[in-house]
Amino acid sequence: MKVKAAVARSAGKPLSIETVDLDGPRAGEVLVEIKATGVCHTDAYTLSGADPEGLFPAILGHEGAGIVAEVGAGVTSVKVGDRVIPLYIPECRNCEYCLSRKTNLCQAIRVTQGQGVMPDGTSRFSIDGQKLYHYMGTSTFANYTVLPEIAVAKIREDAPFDKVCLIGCGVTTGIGAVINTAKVEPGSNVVVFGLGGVGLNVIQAARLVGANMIVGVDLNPDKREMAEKFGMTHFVNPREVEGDLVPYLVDLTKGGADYSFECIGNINVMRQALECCHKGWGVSVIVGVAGAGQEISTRPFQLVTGRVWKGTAFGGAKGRTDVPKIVDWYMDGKIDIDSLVSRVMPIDQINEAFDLMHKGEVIRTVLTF
Ligand code: NAD
Ligand code: DAO
Ligand code: ZN
Repeated sequence: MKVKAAVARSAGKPLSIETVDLDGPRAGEVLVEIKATGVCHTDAYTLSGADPEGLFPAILGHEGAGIVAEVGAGVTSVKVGDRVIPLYIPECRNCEYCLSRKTNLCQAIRVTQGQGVMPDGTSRFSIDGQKLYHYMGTSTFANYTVLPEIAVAKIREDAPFDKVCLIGCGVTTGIGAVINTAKVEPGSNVVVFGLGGVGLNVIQAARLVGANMIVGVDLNPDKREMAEKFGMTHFVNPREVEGDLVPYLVDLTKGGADYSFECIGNINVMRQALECCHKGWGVSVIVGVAGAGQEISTRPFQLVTGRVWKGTAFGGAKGRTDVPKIVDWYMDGKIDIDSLVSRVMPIDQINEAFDLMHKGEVIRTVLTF
């Protein structure tokens, strides 16, 4: 079939809206009509050429929502008409990783996903006979995409696409970092570095679990108002702190954070996030994705004296199991997603959406088809 897509022809170039060919779903696959997709920094990172694993030409996008339009042979967990959220971390429920119950990093299709192809080693997208690569196993910058059955979460029928698409990445990552990875307890003092789409979700989950202090740290003072709306109790702009930020935060939290979250992708901030944690028990979670080849450092004594350094991918969420629950939380009014959607625009304006993100003027732009 012919589909409309934003094609990343090569690194560093704007995306071009084109009509591309999409083959139908094969065994174990589903065709999904994408109704809405968020634009996230990871798409921009790959498009920039800085991602060493980036493949071109490709169809990017990983924060989408849509409707199942066709199913391949043997598909049993979803049917035509079901609303779904594509998953860049699948959940096969059968691999060593899924069965371990210790991780959400299902490895069932990891190799081919990284190679930009479907599990059978081929691409469903092409243009004038030339192969286009899939991206993160999702390729949501197209009005139709093909996904493995294990990489779609079935969600309720009344969920609005232009909001719940953000559950495909930023929302689940922030909320899951608090609930699944850190397991923040009521009464905890929490410090969140970076108040973008991910950090705001860390904040709202910290509020949800009954945290005491929720300290937000951001260089951009314009982020304060929204973060307070999500539950931040104290704002710190590092530029306004006299002296070192770490002792300032330790003092503010009366001994250090019980939990800290780095939601920027800056290795120097990752160190600050660890070192502002409470001696003896503070846990710091790395959520931000640093540039290729970068390394973190601290004095080992920070860990010897009880601080714990962890990381999280997609908030530790098992997509097919946890994503429908987060959709329910949104529909029940437990979490706010509406405020995260700064702009909604048609896919044709995708390059404008990237510009807005780079300027830091939006939390998320949602594109519709
Ligand atoms: P964002 O750009 O919207 O937010 C980042 C915020 O950090 C901005 O408000 C910015 O002003 C602030 N900031 C930048 N440098 C700072 C500094 N030195 N000190 C304090 N604040 C600073 O980004 P986002 O969409 O919220 O994503 C945050 C990070 O999370 C990115 O690195 C993204 O790639 C990553 N991410 C990780 C996962 C995962 O599964 N681990 C999933 C999604 C996103
Ligand atoms: O299993 O080896 C693996 C990799 C799984 C993907 C992890 C992605 C984490 C960060 C994604 C950035 C935001 C979209
Ligand atoms: Zn698995």
